[in-house]
Parts: sequence; structure tokens; C-alpha cells
Amino acid sequence: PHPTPADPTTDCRALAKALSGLHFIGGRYVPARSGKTFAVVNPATGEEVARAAEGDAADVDAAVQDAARAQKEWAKVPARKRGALVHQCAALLKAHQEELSRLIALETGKALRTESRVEAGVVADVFEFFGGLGSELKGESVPFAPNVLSVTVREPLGVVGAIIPWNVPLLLMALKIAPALVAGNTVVVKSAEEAPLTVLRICELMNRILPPGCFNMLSGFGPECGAPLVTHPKVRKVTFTGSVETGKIVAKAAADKLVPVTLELGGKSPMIVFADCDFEKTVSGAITSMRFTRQGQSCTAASRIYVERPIFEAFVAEMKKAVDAMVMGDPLDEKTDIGTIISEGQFEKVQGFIEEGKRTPGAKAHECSAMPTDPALKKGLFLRPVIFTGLDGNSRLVREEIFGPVTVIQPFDDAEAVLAEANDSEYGLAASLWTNNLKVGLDLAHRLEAGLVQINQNLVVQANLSYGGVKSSGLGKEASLEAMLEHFTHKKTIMVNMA
Ligand code: TXE
Repeated sequence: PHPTPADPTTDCRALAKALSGLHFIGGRYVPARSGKTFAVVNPATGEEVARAAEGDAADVDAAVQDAARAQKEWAKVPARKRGALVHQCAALLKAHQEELSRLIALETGKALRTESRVEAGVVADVFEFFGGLGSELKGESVPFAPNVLSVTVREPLGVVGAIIPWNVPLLLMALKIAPALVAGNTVVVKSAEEAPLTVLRICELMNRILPPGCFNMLSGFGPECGAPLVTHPKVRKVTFTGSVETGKIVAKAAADKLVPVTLELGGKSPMIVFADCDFEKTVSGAITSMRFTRQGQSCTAASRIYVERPIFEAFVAEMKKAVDAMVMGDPLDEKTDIGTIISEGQFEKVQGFIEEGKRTPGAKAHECSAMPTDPALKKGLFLRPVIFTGLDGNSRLVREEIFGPVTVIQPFDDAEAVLAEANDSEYGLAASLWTNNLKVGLDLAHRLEAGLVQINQNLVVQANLSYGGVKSSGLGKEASLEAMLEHFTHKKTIMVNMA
């Protein structure tokens, strides 16, 4: 039976309970073979909202075997038809946007109005975009010799193993499964242990449209459930979003069996603000870029902000004022701007960075926003956003990914020097430049070491634009037609001797 509570639009807690203890394998919700479960906690209250099935190698094997069987049939469905079915999923996801948004907010602590609803909306857009690309799975004919016809055709890779994190679970999953499915692959997803529910919920929706086995979902921990998915012999492609550390483990395991791997890892994205920028728009751009609404738990968060000296003091003051005005509170409340940190582990990690920053000689911590006072939220993982000044480029807060509501603002005097500082990082995911001098902006955009550079704006991932980092931020791209073709198909050459 599929879990569907009486009114899933408003009753996300009932929906969470109904999804308890289940994987989704072969078109059905099933418990873990071991019968084991683990707690899913609402980070805003500390309450256990569900139990998730604790997957292991036996569950992985069952899901991959089913996916492999389904793939043989799915690959025979004409590509345009596969696209049309994925497109239909988009409409269904749109119809369920409110229900999905509430479930995301419940399990991740991301504010409904500013974050969770946005994520659920973009997800439908991703399905819609890739659903339209079935007819783009084209090959070419290549001149070779007289009387020889040589052509290339795009073929699926087989079963795709996808491992996703908790910060934007539904969107990051969609960016993997939608192109994989349209290209003729089937998928086994391992959800993040902190946020297994919303991705599990959409299985039932997709199953109304896609054949059973095309799409499988397992919950569980990394070493016990993620690792066997990567090493399973029938998994022919691995796609991963998460930390650099785990990304390296995944890449090594994939290399051992020589399967391609796509990695979207962390970031330490610089934002460079020139004195000639549009001041108010840039301050508001800094708030958006830092993703304070998501407590900074974003791989593209502008966690290093460089501001040209003449406007440095004013910029810090204005940014603090703007963050102070944001409402921190119950993620499900429409008034809330800022939700919670995802887990106690992340909370402690971020607090460790904040303490270290405060202890650094010369540093100043500008703490923002009032904490919620509602007694129901007293166990919630709320953390005051902090803007640091007075730290230099050697600080761990400037060099390492914090993944929390912490940004460091530094003054600069010279464009070349700030470019060198921005590029002096192991990461290379995103960067932004804020100036009305397009000549300077374009020159620096070309020389910044990042997969994505934006001038005078900061948008979220777009389905049709290539997305992914360089250096330690990742390998390969997500989103875009090119990502579907390069990462979810291989090009087969067929030659016919017609002599
Ligand atoms: O990541 P992990 P965590 C960064 C961010 C954060 C840090 C740690 O800095 O503070 O990573 O977060 C699965 N084999 N990002 O611990 O461990 C795991 O179960 C296979 C940035 O959550 O990378 C989960 O599903 N899989 C990032 C997924 O990997 C394994 C988003 C991610 O977990 C595994 C998230 C293994 N051995 C965190 N071990 C971004 N790029 O946005 C774990 N997993």
C-alpha cells in the first residue's frame, strides 16, 4: 500500500509517519530486509517525526537487480516517449508542490516560504526541462571511406547509482534522475540519512507514470548503504553530491571497477564587491548569495565577501541591518525567513568555527537576528548568523567550507590582489562580481577559477545551464543538455560496409 494521509497538503507530520520504515524498490514500498530503522528528527523541535528504513548491502542488491531488469525494457521505450513520461512527472510534482514543500521544511528545518517552496517548485522545472530532451539523444554520421557508412548512436549506461545530501535533497536528486531516465537508464538513489522522507514520497508520484523498477529509493547510512551501491557490479555509473572527503572515497571505489563518476562537492565561493556597485542591490544580493534563509547550508554560499575599501564599513553595517531584520523561527510558519541547522553534528561543527573566529586576535563577530522565543522551539537547532570582519586569508574560516550562517567580509584595494585572493582556494564552485564597470567584471569573470561566475546577480541552479565546479569542488557537470549526453550516455560507433 502507498502511504497517503488524509490531507497531505497540511498534514506533513501524518505523511512523515506514513512513510516510516520504508524503501521504494521495484515499484513498491518495502521495509529494510534487516527490519532495522533509524530516527528522522525535526531539527526545529527535536521531535522524532518518522523512522527511516536502515538499508544495507542486501537492500542495495535487491534494488539494483530490479533496476537492471527494468532497464532492459525501459531502454526499448523510444527516447521521445521516455521524455514525455518524465515530463508528465513534472506536472504531478507541481500539483503536489505544497505537500512536498511542507515535508521538506519538516525534515530539513528549511523555512517553508523562503526555501522549501522554492525547492519544490524548481524540481518540477527540472523534470519539465529534461522531459523535453528525448529527441536530443542523437548521434551523427561520420565520413570514413567510400562504401562504408559510419554512424554514432547515444546509448544508456545501465543502472545509475545516485547518492544525495540533505541540504537540497529533492532538487539534487531531480538533477540526477531526470536526465538519467530520459537517457534510458534506471536509477537507484541513496538518500541522505538526515532527509530521507520527501524523496521517498515522490516515488509514489513517479510510480503512477513510470514503469516499476525504473526508479528506486533506499535510505541508510553512508558506509552501510551508500558504499555497497557504489561498488555493486551492476551499477554502471555513479553520481554523487556531498563533501569533498566522501566524494574522494566514492571516486576511488568507482575507479576500482572503472565506472564513470560525477561529483558535485563543496565550495568556498567568493563575492567581490566594487565601490561602483549598485549598493542596495548588492547588499541584498549578499544576503541571497550567503543563503542565510537556509542557515548558509549551501555549496554556493558566498562565505568570503571582499568589499572595496571606500564602501567596506557601510557595507558591513548595512548587511548586518538587513540580516537583523530577518525572522528566525518555526520553518513551517509563513512569517519565518530563517530556519534551522540540519543536525546536532552540523550545529557543533559550525559553532566550532564561530568560537575559533571569536578567539582570533583582531577579529570582530557581528552577531545578527533574534532567536525564536516560542517554547516549542527551545530544542531547535537555531543559530544566530554571524558576519566576521578582521580575519585574514590564513584563517580556517576563510579557507574551509563552514556550511553554516557564517560569512567573512574583508576589505580590498586592488582588483588584481583581490582576484589572487579569490583564487587562492582549494575550491572552485561559484563566484560573483558586483560592479557597474562591465569591462572589469568580464575581465575578472574570465580569470576567476570557478564553474559558475555571476555578475550583479545570484540565481539558483537553472535546469538548462551547466552547473558544477572545478578544483576540489567537483568533477563533471549537472543540469543542461550537455550534462545529460556526457554523463548518462555513451557514444557507440556502428560501421556498415556496403561494398
Ligand atoms: O556529507 P557526506 P555530510 C559538505 C558540508 C558539510 C560536510 C559534511 O561542508 O558540512 O559536507 O556533510 C553519503 N560511501 N557538504 O556528512 O558524508 C551520505 O550518507 C557512499 C556539501 O552530510 O558527504 C550522504 O547520503 N556514500 C554538500 C551523502 O554521502 C556515503 C552537501 C553526503 O554525505 C559514504 C552536503 C560512503 N563511504 C554536505 N559516506 C554540497 N556539495 O552541497 C557518506 N555517504
